[in-house]
Amino acid sequence: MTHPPLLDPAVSAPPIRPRHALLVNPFYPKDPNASFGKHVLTPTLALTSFAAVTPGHWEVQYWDENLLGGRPPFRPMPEVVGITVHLTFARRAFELAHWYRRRGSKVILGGLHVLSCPEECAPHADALAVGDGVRLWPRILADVESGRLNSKYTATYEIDYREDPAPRRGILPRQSFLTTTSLMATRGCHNRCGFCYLATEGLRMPYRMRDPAQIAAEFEADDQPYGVFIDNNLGSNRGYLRNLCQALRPLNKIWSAAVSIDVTDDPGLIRTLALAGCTGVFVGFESLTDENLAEARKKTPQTADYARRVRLLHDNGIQVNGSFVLGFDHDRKDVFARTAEWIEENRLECATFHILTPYPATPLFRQMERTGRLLHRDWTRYDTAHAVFRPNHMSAEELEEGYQWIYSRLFSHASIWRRRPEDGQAVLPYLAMSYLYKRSNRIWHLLIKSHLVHAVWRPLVELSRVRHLRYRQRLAELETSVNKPPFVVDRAFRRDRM
Ligand code: B12
Ligand code: SF4
Repeated sequence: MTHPPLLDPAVSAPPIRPRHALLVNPFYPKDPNASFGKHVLTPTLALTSFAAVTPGHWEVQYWDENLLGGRPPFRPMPEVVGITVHLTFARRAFELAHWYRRRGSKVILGGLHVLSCPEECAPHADALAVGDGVRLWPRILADVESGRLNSKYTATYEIDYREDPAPRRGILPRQSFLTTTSLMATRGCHNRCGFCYLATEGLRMPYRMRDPAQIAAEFEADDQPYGVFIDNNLGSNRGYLRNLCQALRPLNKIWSAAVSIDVTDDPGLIRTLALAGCTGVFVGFESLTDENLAEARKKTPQTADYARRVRLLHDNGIQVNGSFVLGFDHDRKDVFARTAEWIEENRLECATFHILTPYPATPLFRQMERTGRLLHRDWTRYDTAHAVFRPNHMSAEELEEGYQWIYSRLFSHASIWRRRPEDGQAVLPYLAMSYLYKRSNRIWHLLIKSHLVHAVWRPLVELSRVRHLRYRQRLAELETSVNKPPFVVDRAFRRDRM
């Protein structure tokens, strides 16, 4: 999980097969502090989104090096290799590009890092795709066919998102992911936090939404009990979210999504989410210090109110996976213990931690660069598990040690136990999930390598779905029969949840 597969320089390749495109998600080293499981939870949509607009006379092959099946294939030798590039795996993407270009393939690089650092990527590609690949891919292939490939193609994200076809999930190895249903209903976010990749210079991504019916149809068609919304923030437009829930409810499936905590401004909406199958939310709390959030320009409720908002989600049977950024300018050495305490007190079922990382071309990066605080530009370590800048109130080493400490504390038996749900009947499934997900990295390695992820997890997910449907039925009955404000859930009723 830490080293990419070997690319043998001596291998001679077969002749190029015309109209054959290989799409690659390059290898990145896995952080041993966190769960390996998250890497096979659900696939990125980077490649499947534009694979969907490939002309019919082209063959498409998909390869994700992180599924531990070895290096990407070269028999047949593709005419075009499309590689998605993030800063953490840019070096690997360039190695792959070099290998295929030397053997005659045309290599197209696209993705976030190409958008933020095009000059760095250009020497490694026959063509760069800067921006929305769905607009660019058919043009690129047509130009390959006519022998007139340009070195750079650019598209914005301003076109109506409803026009995009559904991602081409059929090319994914289904057995390798817990679920292949990565869904994306919206692009963009109503916030523009200074540290987020959405604040990258030159990136204009207005909040765009697909029709709820399109999303429901995609979810239905992929035939999985569980879907993961990978939107930056599914809660940016509450009217839309409500409509989306209405479309998802009849599917009787379960799903999770990233939302900002201000979604709890409307308690009725939280009930609507639960009734539509939402069993977990990924919430970017980022920090428990208001000054940090204000400086990052995140529009968010006061941190003192976070606990009440978490309770509101829990009271509707929605688990909370909190995301916390460590190393902001107002963070002192006590930030690790304080954050862990808060997570345990509020019984967050899951939490992920990120060392503050200035992504190139964001306001945070410019500010750190201006003030001479960047330690280096080794992008492989810009993975949110390393301190790449000089923190304000501690050393970079202390920040990294604190990061490791907080992960080990949250994955400890004591912490898992402290965070168990209040409701006794929900404890066993919570413990099973926690142990399997967080404390089984060796097993994950084995499952991934043997392509058993889906087979092992599907029955567990199906069980959660059935339990959730029972819970939902009671929730719906309660809504119609009892004259209570929609967000107050009877504690006795909560015993049935999960
Ligand atoms: C799914 C996901 C994951 C998955 C899968 C990751 C993978 N690479 O396999 C998991 C959970 C494993 C994961 C892990 C991590 N992730 Co992640 N992840 C995402 C997420 C939520 C969705 C990605 C996606 O599918 N986007 C939708 C597609 C359609 O958009 P896109 O990638 O931009 O692709 C479009 C264009 O760029 C272009 N395009 C892209 N590639 C190509 C290639 C070609 C040839 C062409 C023509 C076009 C093209 O066309 C596409 C259609 O428009 C994003 C946030 C987001 N909503 O985008 C974060 C995000 C990509 N992750 C991020 C990070 C930091 C990580 C981690 C490092 C975090 C951590 N510490 O754990 C890890 C490790 C992964 C790594 N080293 O990169 C950051 C990256 C920041 C940056 N500047 O690079 C993001 C943006 C989240 C954030 N808000 O900060 N992640
Ligand atoms: S709320 Fe989240 S997705 Fe939106 S800009 Fe801030 S960090 Fe990015």
